[in-house]
Amino acid sequence: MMRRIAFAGLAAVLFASPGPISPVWAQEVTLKAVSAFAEGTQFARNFERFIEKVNAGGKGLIKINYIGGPRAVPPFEVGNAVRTKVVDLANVTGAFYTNLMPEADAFKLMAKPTGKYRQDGSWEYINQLHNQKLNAWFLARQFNNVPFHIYLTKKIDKIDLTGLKIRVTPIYKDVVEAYGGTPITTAPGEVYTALERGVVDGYGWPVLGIFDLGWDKVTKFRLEPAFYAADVNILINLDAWKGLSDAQRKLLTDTAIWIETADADNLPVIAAERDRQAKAGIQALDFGPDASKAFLKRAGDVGWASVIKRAPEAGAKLRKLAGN
Ligand code: 173
Repeated sequence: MMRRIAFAGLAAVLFASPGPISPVWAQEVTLKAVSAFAEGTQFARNFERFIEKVNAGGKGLIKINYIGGPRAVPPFEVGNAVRTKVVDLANVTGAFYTNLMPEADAFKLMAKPTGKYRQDGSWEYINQLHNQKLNAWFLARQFNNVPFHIYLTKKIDKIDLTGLKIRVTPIYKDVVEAYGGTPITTAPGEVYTALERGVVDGYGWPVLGIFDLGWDKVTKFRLEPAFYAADVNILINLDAWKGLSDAQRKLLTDTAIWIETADADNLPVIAAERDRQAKAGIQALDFGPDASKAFLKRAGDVGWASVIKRAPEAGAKLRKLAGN
């Protein structure tokens, strides 16, 4: 009897182990991951590349178990899911966790190439904020070249959103209000229906990605200029991070930096996307360089004012790091 139990126990260990018995097999850790953006779409794709690369290079070390997009965890709850370790790893924009970290609204106003923000103290401070407010470690900011636009179903003849209802997240709320529009907050998954039913007359979204969920079919105009810069971040729960070995952390950090630098590839992609929008019948509404300049100045002013109002100290520090 004793021997059978002992044998069963040994067999369980042997068959449950992912590979041959070696000093490393026992250390393989599984990390549960979610994305705030739908699987396979523009702002999930680089995260998915990150996962593939970690899994390919991490045999016996780390396995990321990708449980999926917003059907798994609603976008505005992803930050809290990381904080409470409902998930270990997440792909999410700061705009979706401003409830926990009002300062996160500043990331749209900070865009520096990887080589710079990792060296000038920006990454350290942003990481510190995530440690404190989100119980998370800041692995990567995946984009800094991808700006936003306001898209419309109705034509306007100057930059004025009076009388228009615009779908927003914290990214666009202050700008929409500054130009007289009525902001309506929704997750990305609700944008199509809101447009189709006329609940909104337009929406904020980056220059990339409107084809993913079919919004081109219900979009007529793209307001110029592009403004701010999208931040989509890879976060890992801080307890999960602390539980990793140096080799596991190195693999995640190296892969994070690799995916950050991949953002340089987006410049030609952005140019192609504007053409694709034009071919889909989406007309750019450009009111000239003076109007654009005034818009960008105002977008920056209202953006920073709003961050600094909600988080005076951190907001001021982030603005200094941003250098704008
Ligand atoms: O949902 C959004 O419009 C949003 O805030 C966002 C942020 C970064 C990338 C894509 C969308």
